[in-house]
Amino acid sequence: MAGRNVRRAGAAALAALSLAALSACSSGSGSDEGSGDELISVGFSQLGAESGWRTANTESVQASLTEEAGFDLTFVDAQQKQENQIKALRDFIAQDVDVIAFSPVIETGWDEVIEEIKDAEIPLVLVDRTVDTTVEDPYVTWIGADFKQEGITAGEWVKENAPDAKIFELQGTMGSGAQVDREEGFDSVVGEENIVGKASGNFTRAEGKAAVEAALQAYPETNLIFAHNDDMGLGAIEAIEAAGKVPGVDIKIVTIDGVHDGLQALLDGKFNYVVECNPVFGDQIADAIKKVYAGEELPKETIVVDQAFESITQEELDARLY
Ligand code: GZL
Repeated sequence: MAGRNVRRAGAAALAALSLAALSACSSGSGSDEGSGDELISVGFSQLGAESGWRTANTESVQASLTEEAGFDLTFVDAQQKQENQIKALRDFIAQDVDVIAFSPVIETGWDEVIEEIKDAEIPLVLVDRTVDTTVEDPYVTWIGADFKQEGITAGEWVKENAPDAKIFELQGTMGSGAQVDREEGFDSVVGEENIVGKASGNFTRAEGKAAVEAALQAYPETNLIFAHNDDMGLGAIEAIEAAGKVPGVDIKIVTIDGVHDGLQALLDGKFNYVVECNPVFGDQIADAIKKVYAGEELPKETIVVDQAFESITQEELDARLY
């Protein structure tokens, strides 16, 4: 560990000098691209491209971890398959990158590969989703949202505005930190007795639509849908309209994310409440990786700040980053 840490500290000093030199160049005659060995090599395993949230998060990561910002980024999309993420993580170990970052598609099944990352003495930064592992001190830091609070916030709106609702809960990817914690938070507020049924839409619009088509047959008394993300809520709108009912009126819809299409649905009266889960935190990830590489102390977790929307104007919607 000491060998690598010494190498890293030395490289960090060199990187800092190189970046200072680069910025000096850029202030005058245009910046020269840093040569590969002056950049922080980062292996990033993104879980997929399943939703508008994930797309916005990927765009933010790639806009922040650029060569001109001092990074050599290898970015791999796992198409929502854990085995693809494990393969990518092992490839990053083989490449001996300086830092590994990943957003785990589900919470469990990572012990072996996290041990391999620790044995390779490569610092691990957890992004967005959480892990449930027996490995001691598995990662340097985690940056993401408070999923349980998001579920509580959604539940509090329902309790206040639709206390007698017959709720169908549209769950995200089963076993993902976002699904587990949002469900725990929401159910703890509204009470299980008010939830007529649950099914997963795997955080995608198509699977959300299919789950709601089945739910409207199985639970015709449903008059409120809590969707763990906007994309599944947008699929629910399609299913509700296909059933000849009015989304937002006959069947209320409460969602989490706050992506553009979700807030457009709120503006159109088809969603009733949207809890934001901000995906635009690539700059915070970049800052954390630089500190990890330099051997600086970091908090074990950094919570990305959220808000919630009962309404929005077209002007406010058009002004948003995502
Ligand atoms: C939340 C993120 C979730 C989003 C979904 O931080 O992990 O995954 O809510 C996405 O849209 O699929």
